Amino acid sequence: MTDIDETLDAAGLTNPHVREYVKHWAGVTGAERVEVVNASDDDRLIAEALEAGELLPAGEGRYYSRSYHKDTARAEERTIVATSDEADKGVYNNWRPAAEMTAKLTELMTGASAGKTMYVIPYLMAPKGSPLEKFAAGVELTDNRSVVLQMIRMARVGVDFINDLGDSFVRAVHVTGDLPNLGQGTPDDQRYFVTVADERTILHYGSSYGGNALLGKIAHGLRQGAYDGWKNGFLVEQFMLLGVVDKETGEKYHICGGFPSASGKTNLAMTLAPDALGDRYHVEFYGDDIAWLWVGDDGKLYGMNPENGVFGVAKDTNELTNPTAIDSIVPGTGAIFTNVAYNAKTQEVWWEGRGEKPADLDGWLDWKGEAVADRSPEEADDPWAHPNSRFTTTLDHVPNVAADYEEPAGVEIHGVIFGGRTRDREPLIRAINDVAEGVYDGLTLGAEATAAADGLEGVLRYDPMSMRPFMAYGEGDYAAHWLEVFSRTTTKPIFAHVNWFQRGEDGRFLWPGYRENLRPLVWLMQYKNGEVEGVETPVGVLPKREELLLEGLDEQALADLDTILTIDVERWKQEIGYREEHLNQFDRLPEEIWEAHRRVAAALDAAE
Ligand code: OXD
Ligand code: MN
Repeated sequence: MTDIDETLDAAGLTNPHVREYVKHWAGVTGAERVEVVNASDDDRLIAEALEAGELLPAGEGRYYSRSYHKDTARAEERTIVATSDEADKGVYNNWRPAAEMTAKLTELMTGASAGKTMYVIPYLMAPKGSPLEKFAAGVELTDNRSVVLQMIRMARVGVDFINDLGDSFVRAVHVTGDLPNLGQGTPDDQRYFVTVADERTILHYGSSYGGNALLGKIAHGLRQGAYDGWKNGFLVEQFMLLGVVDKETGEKYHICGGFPSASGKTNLAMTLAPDALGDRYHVEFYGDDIAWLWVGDDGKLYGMNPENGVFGVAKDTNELTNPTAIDSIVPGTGAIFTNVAYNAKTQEVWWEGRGEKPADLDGWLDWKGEAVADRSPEEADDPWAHPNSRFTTTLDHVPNVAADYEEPAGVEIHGVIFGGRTRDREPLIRAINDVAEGVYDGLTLGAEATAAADGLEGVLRYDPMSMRPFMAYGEGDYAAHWLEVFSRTTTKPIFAHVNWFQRGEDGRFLWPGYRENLRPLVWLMQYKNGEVEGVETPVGVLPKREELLLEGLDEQALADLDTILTIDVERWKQEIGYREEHLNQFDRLPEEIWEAHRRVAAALDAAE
C-alpha cells in the first residue's frame, strides 16, 4: 500500500475512481503529500493559513488575503473549452482539441507541485438530493490552501458527497504554478484554464485567483455544467435568483436573470423591499451568480443556486447599494476579503465605495501591501483596493436567505429577466410573452461600451445571456437548447428585459435603482397573473404609469418616469442592425430566433 492509499483510507475516501484519479495527479504534479478536505477542517486550515501568513486576521473571525499582483482577475483569453469534436467550436469558447490541451496541461503540471501539499476537495455544486446531483459532484485537487478555504465557503465540501457516485464526478485539477514567472499578458503567457468538457475534466494552471482557481464555481458550475446541461436537457446560466413574497396573498414568485458584469447583479440578488412597500412585500435571496434550471415532471421550470456562498465584488458595496451584503460579512461570519485595503494595526478592511476614505493613514496598506502613507504625490489618487477585490461569505450568513434555499427540489421559476447597463433606448422594463422572443432577447443582451473601452457610444458589447466568458459550445446550439428546454414546459415563466441605468440629457440616472427595482419586478408578476395589462410596443409590453406601485418614490423619479416607460423607435431600429451582425456570427442559429428578430424589426418599421 502506498502512503496515498493510507491517507485516503484514513480519510474514509472509498470511491475507487476518485482514488485512482488522486493517485494519477499526485504522480504527475509531484506533490509531496496528499490531504483530504472536509468542511469541518475549516478552523484548522484557517489556523494553519494564519500561521503561514497566507491569511491575516480581519477582525473577529474574518480574514484577509492578498494575491499576486498580476493575478487578480479571470483571464478570458487564456480560457479554453476543449472537446474531441470540432463542431463544438463557438465564437466565444476558444475551442481547442481535447488531446492537444490534455497533453499541454499535463506537461505544464508535471512536477509543478513539488514540495507542496495536494489538497483533495470532494464537493457538490447543488443541495444534496437535487435531481441534478449527479452532474454537480466533483473533486478539486489543488496545491493552494487559500483555494481550499474559499472552496469550503463556495461549495458543499466533504468525502460523503462523492463516495457513492462511482465515476460520475468532475475531475478538476488546479496547479498554481510559479506566479511571478508565468509571463502574464505577454506573448509568452504560460497560463491555461482548460475545461475538457466531453471528458468532464478541468485543468487550470497558473493562477490562484478565485475565478480561475475555485474550479467548482466557474469552470464546473458554469462551463462544464452548461455542456452537461446541453447533453442532458437542463440549463446552466450565470444568473441571480431571488424570491418575492406577497405577504397579503401569501404568493411567492421566483425570478432569475442574467446581467453582464458591472450591471448590478449581486445588488439585485440581495435587494430588499423599498420602505414604502415593506409591509406588503418581502424579498428573499437564493443566489447572486449561478442558476441551474430544469423542467420538472409537472411541466414547470425549476431552478436552484448550485453554490454555497457568495464571491462578491467589494467595490461600491456599502449600506446603501447592498446592505444585505454588508450584513453578511460582519464579525463571526468567517468572511474572507481578498485584495481590498487592509489596516495592519487595526485589522480593518476598506475599499472604494465602502464609505469615507479613512482620514488617518496610519497602518493602512493598499491591495499590493504598500503603505498608503508612503505614496508619492503621483500615486496619491490610485485606488487602495483592487477594482476586482472580493468578499467571500456563505449563504447561511445572508440575512434574507430564503428558508428553502437548500430545498433539493429547487423552486419554481416564474420570471427570467435580462438587463444590461444602457444609457438610452432600453425602458425600465419590457415584458416578453413569446419564448423565442425571450431567448432572442437574451442572445442580444449586452453592456454598453464605455468611453474607455472599445466601441462607439450606444453600441453594446454583446454578452449573450451574460454567458460570453462561460460559453461551453456553439451559440447556435445553445439557442436551440434553450428552445428545446422551454418546449417541454407546460407552465411557462415570463421573460423580461430590465434597465436601471437610463440617463437624462444632463447625465443623471432617470431611475433611482437599488431597492426601488422591486417595483418593476412586482409589475412583471402582476402582468403575468393578468392583474395589469400594460402597453404593447414592438419590443414587448411596458407598464402603464398607473400600474406601477409608486408610493414613496421621490419627486425626481416620478418626474422622470414617463421617459423610461417609452421606447425610442429610431434608436431601436439602429440597434436591430447591430443585432443582425451579432447573430450572423453564430452557426446553426435556429430559424425561430431569426423569425423573432424579423418580427421585432418589422414591428419597429411599422411603428410611428
Ligand atoms: C465572475 C464571478 O467572474 O462571478 O463572473 O466571479
Ligand atoms: Mn459571475
